[in-house]
This record gives sequence, structure tokens and C-alpha cells, in this order.
Amino acid sequence: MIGVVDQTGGGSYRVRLEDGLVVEASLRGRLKLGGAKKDRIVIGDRVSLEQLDDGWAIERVEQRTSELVKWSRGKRVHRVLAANLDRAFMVVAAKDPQANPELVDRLLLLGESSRIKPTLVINKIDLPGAGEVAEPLKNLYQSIGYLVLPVSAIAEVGVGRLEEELCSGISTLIGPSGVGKSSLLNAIDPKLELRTGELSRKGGTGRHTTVNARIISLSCGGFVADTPGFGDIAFAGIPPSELGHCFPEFRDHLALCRFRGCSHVSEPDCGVQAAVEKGVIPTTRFRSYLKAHSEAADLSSYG
Ligand SMILES: Nc1nc2c(ncn2[C@@H]2O[C@H](COP(=O)(O)OP(=O)(O)OP(=O)(O)O)[C@@H](O)[C@H]2O)c(=O)[nH]1
Ligand SMILES: [Mg+2]
Ligand SMILES: [Zn+2]
Repeated sequence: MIGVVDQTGGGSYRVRLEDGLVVEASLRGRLKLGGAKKDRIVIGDRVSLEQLDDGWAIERVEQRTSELVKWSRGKRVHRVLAANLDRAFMVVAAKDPQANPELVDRLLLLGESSRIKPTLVINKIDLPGAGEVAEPLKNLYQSIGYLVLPVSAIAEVGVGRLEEELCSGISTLIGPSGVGKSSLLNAIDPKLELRTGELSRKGGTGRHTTVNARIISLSCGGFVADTPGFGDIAFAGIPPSELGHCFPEFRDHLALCRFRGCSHVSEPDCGVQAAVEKGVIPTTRFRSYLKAHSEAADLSSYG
């Protein structure tokens, strides 16, 4: 039997079988590899199971098509949060808290470097002055080729379109705290009753923090991975030479660099730097590239 891991925690795994049945499963002894991180089973993993007298056992984990990775700042260690995600919806707010290109670039780079197709969602467009923030962001990222969805969870603007996008495959919503990720999912599927900032403040219990990662199934048929937050996005472990390919609008210019292995930072006759000078590549994007590059390159000094 084949299934997808739906929830992890406490040494037990909830698995959604191909026929839709959800079962609790444990690991076969030989799969328990002493907690070695890279062998950890995460949500989204496709597994084969066997039914035993006393329940289900995971026998094998299939090769992953993608990994959502959280790097720690300045270190080589990383954690795989989810496997085999089809899409990542990078959520920011036009206001409260106000998005900027630097934040958006970090979120998009997280998706690109994890090989999970990112889409930009700009929430809270109902707030006064939101248009002045949302419009330029939308134009910038659309011109690069990204799908951009301006939405409002409260005013229910654009929520139907977001729902359509979420209704196939496994997706995830990633973004800073308070931008409205839970509110958007509640707007799409009120049955979820996810806790939002306001409610948790009223209850005086502080913010809801996801302890165990899980996959939520939407009534429309899609799945959304709910993973612990990305308050701090770091790029320490990305090979610097891969970064240029994570900026889609750089790709056409990479071949024009004089040097093989050009880092596009200070080499002469660099296709990327030339495109920035001509205004073909936006300066904010190039600045984000340089920042990520210095963070990624930093790692080499750790040996
Ligand atoms: N004006 C306005 N407020 C919104 C909108 N969406 C969410 N909010 C408010 O923003 C606050 C945070 O929303 P949440 O949905 O909890 O945000 P989150 O992204 O899930 O935050 P974390 O779970 O902490 O990561 C709440 O007070 C919501 O009511 C929106 O479209 N417009
Ligand atoms: Mg939330
Ligand atoms: Zn170059």
C-alpha cells in the first residue's frame, strides 16, 4: 500500500493512503536510523506500508521530488520541513506588516532554491494605502514572470482565485507572522477554524505555534502543508554557484559572462551586471542576489 505522510510527531506517523483512508503507522525497525536527520520522515513523504496484525508499518520511503529546507543562519545545519510539495505560496501583507522587495525576494529565493514553484500572494489589500504598496510589487514580480495574487482575507477579495490554485496537489503558505496565512485558509475553508492572531490575543494564550507539522486537506480536494514558521529565512547552505539560477530573470544573461563560474559580484564582462546597468534586471533584485550570495558564500569560511 502506498500513502503520503500527513502528520508527524512522537514517533508515530499519520498516513493518507491512496484510497483516502488515513491510518496511524509506525516505522519498521530497520528504517529507524538512529535519528539521523537526513533520514527523518517528513510530511509529504511518499511511503509504502504494510498492514500488520497490530497496525500499519512504514517499510520504505520513496525518493523525494523536492524538499522544503530551513537553513540556520551562518551554519551548515538544516532541517527538511516537508517533502514533495508542488507549490509554495509566499504570503506578504501590503500593510501591517508592510512588505518590501527585500522580503519578497528572500521568500521567492527560498522557493526557487528548494525547487518548489513559488507564487506571490499580497494580502490585506483592503487596508488604506495598500494599493500604493501592492501595485508596484505586483508589477515588478509579474514582469519577472511570477504569478502574483493580490488578496484580502477580510474583504474576501481574490480568495476564490487563490482557492483555485490551492485545489490541486500539495501546497504550502509561507510568510512572516501576522500577514494572514491562517486567515486566508479560513476564508477558503471556514471548516478549518485555524487560529488567527486576533483570536489568540483575545484568548490571552499567545500565538499559536505549530509544533507538529501536518498537512491539511481542503474541501476542494487540495492539500496544504502547515509547517512551523519561517520567521528567519537563511541561505547559509545554498551553493553560491546555484544562486544565479534562482533568479529567473538572470537566466538569459548568465551565458554572456566572460568567465565560467562567474559569481556576478565583481568580475569584468559579466552578463548579469551588464543587464543591471542597462536596467533590464531590477536593482532591488540584484541587491537581493548580492546579499544572498554573501550569506551563502560565508559558509565556506566555516570549513
Ligand atoms: N485588514 C486585514 N487584516 C487581515 C487580513 N488577513 C488577516 N488579517 C489580520 O491579520 C492578523 C494576523 O492574521 P493571521 O491569519 O493570524 O496571520 P498568520 O500569517 O497566520 O500569522 P502566524 O500564524 O503568526 O504566522 C489578524 O489580526 C487578522 O485578522 C486582511 O485581508 N485584511
Ligand atoms: Mg497562522
Ligand atoms: Zn556574471
